[in-house]
Amino acid sequence: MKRIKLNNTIVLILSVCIILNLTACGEAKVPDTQVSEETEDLVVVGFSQVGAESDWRKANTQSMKDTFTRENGYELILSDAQQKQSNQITTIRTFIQREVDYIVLAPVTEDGWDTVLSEAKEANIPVIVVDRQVNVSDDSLFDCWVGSNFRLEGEKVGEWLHRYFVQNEIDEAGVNIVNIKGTLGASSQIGRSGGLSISARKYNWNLLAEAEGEYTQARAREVMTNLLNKYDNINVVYCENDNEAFGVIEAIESAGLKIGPDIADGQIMIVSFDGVSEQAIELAKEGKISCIGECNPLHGPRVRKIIESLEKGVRPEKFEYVDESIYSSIDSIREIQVDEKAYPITILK
Ligand code: GZL
Repeated sequence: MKRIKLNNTIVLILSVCIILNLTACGEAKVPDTQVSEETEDLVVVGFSQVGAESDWRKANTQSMKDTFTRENGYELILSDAQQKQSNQITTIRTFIQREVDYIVLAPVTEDGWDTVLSEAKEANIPVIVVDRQVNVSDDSLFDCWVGSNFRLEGEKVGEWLHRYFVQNEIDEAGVNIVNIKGTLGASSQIGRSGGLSISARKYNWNLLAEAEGEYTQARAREVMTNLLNKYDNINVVYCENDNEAFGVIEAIESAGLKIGPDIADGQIMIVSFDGVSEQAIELAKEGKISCIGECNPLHGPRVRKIIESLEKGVRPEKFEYVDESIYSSIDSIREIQVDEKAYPITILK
């Protein structure tokens, strides 16, 4: 189904159907946007989305829906994979059969895409990868990628922790950290866990334990409860997204323990990633989440810009990284450095 052309005949048939439907059942609502009289030439975008596991994901989906509208000249076909790669592969094959103009893929994990992306290439359908990355044998299997530098996100939060420990004269060698990982094999998990490992090695922290929180509140609450049953010396919980942090907070408070940055006084410090929901920002303002590494979900306009370039025959940069901040209500740390580059902290009041 290449470009959708709606000419007068189709408009007439559609209008008759709508009237019949209205007459038949009485309560059907005539769609707000009447099909325009003149011919429409819509760019058909098939979007394979990971799922709806987190606030970040929902904001990302909304950004795509808000961008790829008929008013903007697009027909968006959105598919939610329920966090299963097999569903994404099936969806991409459906997009190929329907001959969409572009395939946008938000891959749940990095590996396992060569075959289906080869089929898209065979069908001459451009593929834009968004958010997490794909690990393919041949970079020509996708046209562009736009997303976050997840390793940098992890290193920035790591440097923030180091700065905090130094400022508060905390012996870093004695700091026990547990990592609640995101979906294993996702670029965001690989990058954030990698950033933590780099900081832990550099500053001699003790990575006491790790568990997979799957980026969800429910799973994070479960694994954090198990960790609290096993360890009585956890100082910091490194959550790989805010929804995990919500579950970790529930687990710690259910155990009757205290959450906050004063680890010398026995509080358990929480750091996290995304900074998308008001709930997360409020918890950061309250000091329950000490630091949030921003992860920007608003990729709709960025993907549209790539498509508009490709429509004009202009090849955009293969990889486009999004600039991101760090949020904290602890105003004694105003900036951190990673690889000699300074990153200001957004202080939450
Ligand atoms: C990051 C994205 C991650 C978010 C989580 O770009 O892939 O997946 O950090 C989401 O909230 O589930």
